[in-house]
Amino acid sequence: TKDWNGIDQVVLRNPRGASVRVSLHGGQVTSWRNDRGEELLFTSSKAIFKPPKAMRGGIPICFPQFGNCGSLQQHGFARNKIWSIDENPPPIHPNDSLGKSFVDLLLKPSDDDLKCWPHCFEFRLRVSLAADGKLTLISRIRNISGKPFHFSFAYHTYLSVSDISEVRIEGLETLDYLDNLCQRKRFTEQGDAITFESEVDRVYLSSPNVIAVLDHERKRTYVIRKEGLPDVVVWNPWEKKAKAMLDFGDDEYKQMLCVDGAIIEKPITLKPGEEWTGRLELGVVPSSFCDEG
Ligand code: TA6
Repeated sequence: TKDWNGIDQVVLRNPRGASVRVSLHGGQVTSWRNDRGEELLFTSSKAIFKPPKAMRGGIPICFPQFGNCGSLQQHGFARNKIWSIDENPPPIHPNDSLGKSFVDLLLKPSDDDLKCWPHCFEFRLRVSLAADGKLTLISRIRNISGKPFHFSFAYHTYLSVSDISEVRIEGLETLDYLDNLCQRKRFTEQGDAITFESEVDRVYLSSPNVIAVLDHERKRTYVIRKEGLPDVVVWNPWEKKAKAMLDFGDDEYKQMLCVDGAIIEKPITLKPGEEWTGRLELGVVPSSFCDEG
């Protein structure tokens, strides 16, 4: 199908009726629905569909730079480029396709890209939807230039939640984090689940590979499993920042939370011919909340 600008979008479906949409613009997952057709990712009602800017929501790919800690535009250029369908991807681990519907996308730098980031790479992204509705993104980035390069990376994942003040994250307790709201200074998280009462913009470091995001009101838990992605970005703009963003509704901060599998603190260095893989799996399970006393 075509997306907002007549750019191709691939729709994946599974036998139970779950679906995923991926736009060739940015290799961006723009929708992930369960078998009841409920949208699990947040997309702003004010999203601006105007390439090359990434649409506000879904899962923009931040590469080769996360944030603005470097010479490139915020979050790098991968999310602003047109990707192609990769007709003959190199073999991938069999259980990454068994019983799944998937699409393989490819991004290679244009001459323009090489002007702002002079490193030749092949970025292969496999997006797959499993029979049980889990969404998996596998990024394989290979250095095909003659010299090493380094990069940081994030799956900028906008989760849809019912009410941010009823959401908590389990799995990041006691970790160190860099706080974007305090000049990226390092702090240590306290010992219980993270809850939200104001703007949060943090990079949790050396995190476990399974993180749970509990949405109390909808009695559902997002289970995030990751490999090759040691850091987790947690972002909610809250009211003031939300009002300042053109492509974000004033009150929409209440219905979203970014929890991004990432590699930021220690960027990856690839030697010529080397390849890095970053794998993210998103699932949703009903959570019977035992209300804490
Ligand atoms: O998630 C962390 C962050 O860097 C925030 O500081 C905020 O800028 C967010 O990403 C969104 O960035 P974007 O360029 O998509 O508006």
